[in-house]
Amino acid sequence: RPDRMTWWREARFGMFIHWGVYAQLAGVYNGHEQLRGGAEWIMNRSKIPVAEYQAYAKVFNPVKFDAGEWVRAAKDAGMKYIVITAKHHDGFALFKSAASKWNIADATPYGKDVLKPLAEACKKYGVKLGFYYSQAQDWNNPGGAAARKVAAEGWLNPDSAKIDAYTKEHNGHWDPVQETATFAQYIDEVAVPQVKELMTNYGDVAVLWWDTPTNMTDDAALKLQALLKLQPDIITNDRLKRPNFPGDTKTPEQKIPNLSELDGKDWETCMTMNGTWGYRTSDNNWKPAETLIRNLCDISSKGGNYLLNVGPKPDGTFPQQSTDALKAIGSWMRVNGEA
Ligand code: JFZ
Repeated sequence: RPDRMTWWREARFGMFIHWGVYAQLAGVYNGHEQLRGGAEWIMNRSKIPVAEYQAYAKVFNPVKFDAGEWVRAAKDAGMKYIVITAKHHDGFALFKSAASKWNIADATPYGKDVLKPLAEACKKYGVKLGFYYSQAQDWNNPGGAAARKVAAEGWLNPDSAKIDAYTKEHNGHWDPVQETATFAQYIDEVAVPQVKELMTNYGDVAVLWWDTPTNMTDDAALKLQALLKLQPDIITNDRLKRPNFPGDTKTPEQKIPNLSELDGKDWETCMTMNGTWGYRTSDNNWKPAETLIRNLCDISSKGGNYLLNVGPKPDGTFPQQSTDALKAIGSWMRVNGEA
């Protein structure tokens, strides 16, 4: 039986996908542009009340979503795996879940699980599928953690000083509903059952990509880690809980390490094509394809993997600039890459 890391070490190139209800807002809340941070953070940045944010799901209807198209776009670019936000910090699940109604099948007019067709397309085209799961931060399911980010900008919320004072008193939360359960209850009633669903209902899962371990306890980390036994060959990153849950891979973010920083541990640089993970209408700061190709060369020459992000639009299609960049990388790969 080959080493569980073999495919990953040879892969070199993967697609990160950040998609959820935040794509519907696309960086704008009530006519105000979000000032800092990725557009996937808009609920926290703009301190959007839970009920108000959940109303955006009622118009989230990605009728142009085509799993085969996404997977072919990745494969044609030379990518060997996909890691998609099964659930990001806004707690919105891209899959049908019995643990929370705050999911694409139950909370949107679209009404369907998108991970199912994605898993099928990945299998069909021979691309590995991994799930990003925000295990600690969850701004919609009660009890989930909320990293302290101040409203700061002021102009966005006329009473931002009041909101900041509130979040300081309430562990980063800004809506009383968020604190109607404990973190331990959230872990037992939402995170654990959802990760179990992900480990059970989608066939082979290649990667579990944890993120931002805000408020994580050893108890919670152990419960989540235990579920990985359901997928014996799964590869995990180092963000479940630091420092005693190191996982298999390091995740330098938006940066390519120097040779002197490498310590022999497997690593993967994740990077955006523009300046945001989630789709944002106003972000036109696209890196030229040449830069993306150079990054891939730089990373693979140092033994790492490049996890390059796409933030799909609310209609389910990729931004044109991402599609164009993927095509340009694919052309280069067919001439210079390894088959
Ligand atoms: C996290 C998320 O908050 C963000 O929305 C996105 O999903 C990204 C891939 O991961 O952001 C981080 C996490 C870790 C670091 C920086 C941003 N870090 O370790 O420097």
